[in-house]
Amino acid sequence: MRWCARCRDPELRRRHGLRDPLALPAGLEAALAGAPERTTLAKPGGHGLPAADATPARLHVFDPASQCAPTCPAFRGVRLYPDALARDEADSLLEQIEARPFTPSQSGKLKQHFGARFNFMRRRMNAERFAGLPAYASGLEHRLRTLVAADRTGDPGSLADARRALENYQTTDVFVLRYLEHEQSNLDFHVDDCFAYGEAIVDLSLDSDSVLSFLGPARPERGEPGLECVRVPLPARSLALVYGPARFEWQHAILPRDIRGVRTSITLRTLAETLRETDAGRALLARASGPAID
Ligand SMILES: O=C(O)CCC(=O)C(=O)O
Repeated sequence: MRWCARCRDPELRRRHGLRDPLALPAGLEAALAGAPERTTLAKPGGHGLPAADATPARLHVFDPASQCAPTCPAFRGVRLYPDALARDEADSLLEQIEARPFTPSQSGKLKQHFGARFNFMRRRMNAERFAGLPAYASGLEHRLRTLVAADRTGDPGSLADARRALENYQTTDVFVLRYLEHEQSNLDFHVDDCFAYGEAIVDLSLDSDSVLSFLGPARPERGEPGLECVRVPLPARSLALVYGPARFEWQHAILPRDIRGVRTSITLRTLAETLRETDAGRALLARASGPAID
């Protein structure tokens, strides 16, 4: 169901026996229609969200000055730190990334991955080939912790939740993703796997601006049709922390319309708590906090 610029052609998909490309819920397409359109999507569905409901989604914009989306108080669980890295720090990080090979990934992206491999369907972890994390991972974790410790912004309850989520955090997984505008690279709506990963997710945007779109939760019990979509701007050199409701109750995506040129991101995650208590989990934590691989 996934797609990029190379496999959008319906005839090519038919020849290779591919399903129709995954599309945004109709209501989100309708809400985004006013913005410059880069991709038109063929067929709604596949997100577990009410695709057939074409009521335009309510669009909200996250504001880092108040660490919330002012028009959507239900959206909680993102802290965004623009200018978290200086330009020379970002350049040096990109150099370290370029020194390693990328491999092709889903939906027109390229990736570098450091961590255990998971079979999400079978709920299995395999850390045999995990040799350790790149040297830059601990510096990024430290920078994020410093920013959160100094943060006095927004709702104190939500800030306390962010700090609590970080108490249980130790980076065990580093995912570098590269998005290319000409490939229409994208990340479809999903919730990060909860069997594999713990609460706090750390996301660094390196070389270009983008937007992290959050979708949900539909609240038909309140008689509100349609969806809420919170657009979190991700400027180059910003760090974002995702936790609480934004982590567990909202789906997130990078839409192809939000990639200009080349975009590289680094996502840091931690092992889920239940896995930490297993022998394999303990070994993984030890390797992740051991010597870096470079
Ligand atoms: O590329 C990004 O900035 C976001 C990555 C992400 O959220 C994910 O892989 O789940």
